Amino acid sequence: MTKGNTDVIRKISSHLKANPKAKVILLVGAGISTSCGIPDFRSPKTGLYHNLSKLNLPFAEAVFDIEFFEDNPKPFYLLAKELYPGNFKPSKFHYLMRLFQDEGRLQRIYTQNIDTLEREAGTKEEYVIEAHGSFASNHCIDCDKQFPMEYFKTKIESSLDINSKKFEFAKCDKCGGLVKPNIVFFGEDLPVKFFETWDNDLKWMGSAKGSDTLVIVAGTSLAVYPFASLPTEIPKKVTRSLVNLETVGDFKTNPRNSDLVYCGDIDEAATILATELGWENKLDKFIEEG
Ligand code: CNA
Repeated sequence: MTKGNTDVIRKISSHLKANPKAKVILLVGAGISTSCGIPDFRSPKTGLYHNLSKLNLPFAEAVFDIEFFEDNPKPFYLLAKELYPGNFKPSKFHYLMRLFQDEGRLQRIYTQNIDTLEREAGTKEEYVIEAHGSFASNHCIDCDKQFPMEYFKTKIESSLDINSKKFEFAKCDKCGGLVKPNIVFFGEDLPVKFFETWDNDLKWMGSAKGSDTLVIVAGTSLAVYPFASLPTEIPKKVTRSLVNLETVGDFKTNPRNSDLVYCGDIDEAATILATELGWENKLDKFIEEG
């Protein structure tokens, strides 16, 4: 486990204690779920892209490429089977985000993850923006007809092996097109709700006192756009923090004097922050009951 600079987490905690009205906006990615057993994309040796060689893809991102999926949905099915919600439990960091909600300190969570662990940890829908969608519903890639979660789920849970000749991919009952979960592939638009909510939160940050907000960017390489540009749009009066194994994105290319950067393990940071805020017993209880 990589230990970061504890002073940075203390500064985050001090900000929240000194400003009891302050609320947190979290911008998160795959690194908050690696301790749950879900590999991220880009970590060397353990990331999904490193492990995709068995799927014989022309390039790693092809598994989430809409044009590739149209020709060959099998690699996505294999991956979806592995990542499907229900197979994993939330991490300490997911429960810390839930605690921000319970303690009235959460403005929003913007997640790039498709594992739905924010909801699993008990964070209410109104607080969570799944920027890259989720497995919660499906649509036909040809006529856009919407289908419930079960439509794709039953295929994934089918006793038939995906390699079997009898296996049938989920198809639209109207036009016969392929049905896929509403997770955003490369080449697809992000949900309208993502843009609308971010615009509103930006307005809120712009109108509130700088000290009434804190942004925590966590567990993301900030490599996928447009999500990666969000930290650049945060008003200068608002403190940005990064909790990640490495310094990434705008924190690296355009650092601000006020940035708080913790380079270390996400759950370690969650433990320190919960302790500093006096929430450690509540966090432990969630983990025990989870
Ligand atoms: P990424 O590009 O794989 O980056 C992950 C980042 O997290 C890296 O910078 C790592 O250093 C960091 N990291 C990994 N483990 C830890 C840890 N324990 N503590 C602190 N930092 C850690 O993933 P991004 O989310 O930035 O990329 C966006 C993609 C990934 C989105 O489109 C997602 O849909 C996609 N994805 C999601 C999941 C999921 O739902 N859990 C899993 C894999 C990929």
